[in-house]
Amino acid sequence: MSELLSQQSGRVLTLTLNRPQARNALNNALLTQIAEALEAAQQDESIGAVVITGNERFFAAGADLKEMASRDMPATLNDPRPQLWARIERFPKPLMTAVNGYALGAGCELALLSDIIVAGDNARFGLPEIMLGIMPGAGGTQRLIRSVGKALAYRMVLSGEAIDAPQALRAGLVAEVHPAALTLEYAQKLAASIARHAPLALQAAKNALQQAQNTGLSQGLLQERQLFTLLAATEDRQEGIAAFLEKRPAEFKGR
Ligand code: CO8
Repeated sequence: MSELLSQQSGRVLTLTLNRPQARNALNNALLTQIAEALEAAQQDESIGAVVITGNERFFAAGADLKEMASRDMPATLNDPRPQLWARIERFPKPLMTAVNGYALGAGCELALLSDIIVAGDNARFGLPEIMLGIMPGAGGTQRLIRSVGKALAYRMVLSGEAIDAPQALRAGLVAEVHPAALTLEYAQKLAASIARHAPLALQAAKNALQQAQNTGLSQGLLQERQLFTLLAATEDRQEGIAAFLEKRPAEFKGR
């Protein structure tokens, strides 16, 4: 069976990590499949949002340590993983993660890279790399500190200790917490309601939010203004406003 299951319902594509024997560890093959699935979803107009999930007990236990064990410094320098992460990061549509159980190391980094994390009450987020004599290498230090702030980010990265779902909610790492059996359902419902909006407006809004994470305030404000202005040229903008004024649901076309 494939290590990445794919299922579309309405405008929502759900990708399920399926390497239970390795606790969904993200080896290069699985990361490649995720990148390819997202690139296909980007081209597919019938898909408005994507949810990546694991199973009820674990989301992903990190990079594949069996694969990493044999890599020395030259091999790490030529590692294809940074390119794979960059391909995942370039996905322009809303990308959510539904996290139950462990999201450790690269599993936590995949959740951090997603736009919205919906967590189960059994979720645990951690960057345990320090315990292995290494450090996070797929955006963990940079994204975690922007998400949860200095105190908790330093604590998590330097101690390697994981936090639980209530703590992740308090810290603003996750958007919602639900009973584990319902996590995916709630994530899919949220994804479906997001995917109903105008596709170009969603992409522009995501792009502007990414600028806020990646650049300073003045550059971000400039980008926001440019994206806002570009949307004025879309048919969906006319439709959205006309529908409101005519008291009817909007019919967006992605143009
Ligand atoms: N990689 C490979 N195999 C794994 C991993 C992993 N990360 N985690 C678990 N497995 C395997 C185990 O080796 C075991 O295999 P086997 O049956 O062949 O012995 C099987 O999964 C089951 O493991 P456990 O018996 O330990 O399962 P439990 O359910 O008891 O525990 C845990 C689950 C808590 C998730 C535990 O397995 C664990 O702590 N795993 C390691 C977590 C970890 O340290 N993750 C960080 C990895 S490092 C990383 O992600 C760095 C990213 C840097 C990226 C840089 C890119 C450029």
